[in-house]
Amino acid sequence: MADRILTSAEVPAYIAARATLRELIDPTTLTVAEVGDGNLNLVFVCADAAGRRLVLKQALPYVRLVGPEWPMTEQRAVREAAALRIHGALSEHVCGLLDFDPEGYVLALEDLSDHEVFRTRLNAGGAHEGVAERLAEYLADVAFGTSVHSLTEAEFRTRAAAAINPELCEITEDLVFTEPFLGAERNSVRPALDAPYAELRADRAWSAAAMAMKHTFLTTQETLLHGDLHTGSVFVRGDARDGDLSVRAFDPEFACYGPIGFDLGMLWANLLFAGARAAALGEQDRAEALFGTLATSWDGFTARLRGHWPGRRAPERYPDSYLDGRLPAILADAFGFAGCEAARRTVGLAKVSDLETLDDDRYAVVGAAMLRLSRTLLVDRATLTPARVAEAASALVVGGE
Ligand code: SR1
Ligand code: MG
Repeated sequence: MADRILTSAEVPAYIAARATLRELIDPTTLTVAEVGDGNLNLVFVCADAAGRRLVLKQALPYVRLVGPEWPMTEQRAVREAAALRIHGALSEHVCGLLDFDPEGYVLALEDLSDHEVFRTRLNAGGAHEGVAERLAEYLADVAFGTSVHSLTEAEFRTRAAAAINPELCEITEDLVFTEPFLGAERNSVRPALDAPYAELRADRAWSAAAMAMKHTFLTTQETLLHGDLHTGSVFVRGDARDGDLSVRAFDPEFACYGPIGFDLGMLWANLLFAGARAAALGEQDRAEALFGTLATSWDGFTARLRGHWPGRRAPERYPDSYLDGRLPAILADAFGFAGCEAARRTVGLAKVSDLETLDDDRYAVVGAAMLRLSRTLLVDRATLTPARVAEAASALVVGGE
């Protein structure tokens, strides 16, 4: 366990005692604000009198969302630091890691206070153009760069073993793959969704498909995943239409080796929530555009991966036809994972503000739509296309105002 759980008042002394941090910011003129609003950690934004800034993030020994009665390993900070380093070396769309204290489980991160959380922007109706596509580039760069197609087999296995993250993966296995489908005390279902949820719970094809996705998540080691790439794990600044968009993924504490389609699927489900919200608010064009990001990000992902492909190791063992054959399977996985995320963010423990902040009537429309979309994504995953998902999403929510 860390020697101490930091408070805002203790942060200056903590920084003063750590040489790397003293170089980056003046502890004697520091202002500190604790801004953590996620489910797990403490987050301190620090600024000195000269305007230098950084963020400290400390893993608590428990799940903040629930409290000390749900203990959680602080080793997740070690996995997060490693993922930030590895992903940051492969992509510009990753929050910078400035320092890591493995005894205190404290990460020092680039300050992105001039950015905003993508979900917050989406909920406020702000610009989304280009964000999903940049994230798809990030995922393709990581999918290639941490895979056996760019690492030796020995390095690949060593990296996969080093990234093992059983405690956090268990949260994902329980919350994303098991509880929404098989039932759990931690679920909460508003009365407005009782009927559509009961219909799904009786549908064995839906829950069997989710269990198949859980099995894929547990048994596939292809790439170093972010592990929790929802729209609340992405900072954005600026607007692609003005040429000044900045996109940075953060918070990869759920990182582990897993199936390539997982991060794409998590992201897509959250974009579908944002689109469904827009539709319910009567913003049909915006909804269609958000639904359309599944296609544009998939195209961007495949183009980027194909761009890396000529540089693969051992091309004689992996001909071009190998990638052609893998992509449809990655796409089907991504839809399946999106189906799990769509359900769990509607009825599971950890929900999304896109849905939760709607008024009751709109909540009922969007919640039911996301549950039905979950079924389509899971059960039909092998035959879907991004365009068909967009059509299905539109049919479920457009006109739902
Ligand atoms: C107890 S943690 C709940 C959720 O928050 C994280 O961001 C992950 O999405 C996790 O499933
Ligand atoms: Mg998080």
